[in-house]
Amino acid sequence: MNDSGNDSPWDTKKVRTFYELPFIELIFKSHSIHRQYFNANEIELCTLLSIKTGSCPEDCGYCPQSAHFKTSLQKEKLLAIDQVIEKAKTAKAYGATRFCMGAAWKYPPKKEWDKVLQMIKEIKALGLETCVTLGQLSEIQTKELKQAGLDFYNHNLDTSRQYYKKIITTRTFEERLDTLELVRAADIQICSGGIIGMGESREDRIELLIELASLPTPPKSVPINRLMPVKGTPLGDTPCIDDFEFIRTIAVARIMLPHSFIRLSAGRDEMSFAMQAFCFMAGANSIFSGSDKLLTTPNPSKESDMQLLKELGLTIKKLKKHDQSSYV
Ligand code: SAM
Ligand code: DTB
Ligand code: SF4
Repeated sequence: MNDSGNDSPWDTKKVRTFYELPFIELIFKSHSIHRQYFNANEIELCTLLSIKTGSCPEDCGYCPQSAHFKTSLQKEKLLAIDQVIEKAKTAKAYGATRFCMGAAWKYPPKKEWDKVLQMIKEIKALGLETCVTLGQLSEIQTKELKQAGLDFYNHNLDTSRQYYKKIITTRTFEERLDTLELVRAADIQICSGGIIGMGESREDRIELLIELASLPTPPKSVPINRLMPVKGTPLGDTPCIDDFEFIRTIAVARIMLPHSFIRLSAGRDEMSFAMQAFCFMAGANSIFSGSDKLLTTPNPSKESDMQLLKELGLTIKKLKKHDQSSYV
């Protein structure tokens, strides 16, 4: 049993000591671990598409897609399969290895289910990895997603158990964990991370990382989003988190999740090349790229990302032929 009262190898005190290291020492440590498990000059490219936008019944305080808040969002029903496949083909031609689709649902509605499964099948057939984020799932749904060829399911814990209640009232942290467990049991790889800069404390960031690292199987993919404050949402006026604290969080995530791809996700559009380079140095090795939009907010253009990779001498990670669904 550790100081936090559970069986995780991580406890708050231990993780806090990483955060409190002198900055250069922390980066040296996380970068050294990064090099043990990954090619430090290689970056994974995932292309993201919002397949159903807005009118979401949940009240996540950061999200422009919640029906609870008045934002300038352009709502859209579930896209047509052909439209999605065209985007996936473009992503593949660009060099992305994974195609990720997001839908603003509490859980996937019955009437759209077959269409979503068909999208996954067709994208998988293109030779891309597939990832979807559709909200809460049932056991049968996870099995059907697996059968359709789904590689990853994105379902973020987003913040600490404590802080979660202050950000979202329409679902619980436990329900998030339940869906992650169903995903794991169906042998779909987990993509789960969080948002940094929602006004949470360092303690909350530590607790989030402990939750992620203590899952029965740590997520293979860990998106770290920097809050994009959107006007009209409760977090619309939140000041930007300090750059060094954000980089420290990436570094600590890399130390605690040595085998995971850490994705520098939302927030890159507001970051300089130097800031992104620091995040890669600290251990981030994946980005959303290939579209100048994330789901609804801006993302750097393809041209800008190619320039970034060129300036840093980074190469794009390719899929291994023998195993397109996992990296061991
Ligand atoms: N509705 C599904 C769900 O919440 O699981 C999937 C889509 S949801 C938009 C996916 C993730 O986007 C959230 O868990 C959150 O981490 C991230 N996100 C949403 N709005 C954001 C914002 N304004 N800034 C940063 N990340 C955000
Ligand atoms: C994740 O962790 N970040 C992506 C993806 N998973 C689905 C979404 C970021 C959304 C940022 C706000 C927006 O564009 O609406
Ligand atoms: Fe809905 Fe997901 Fe946005 Fe929450 S984060 S309001 S569940 S789309």
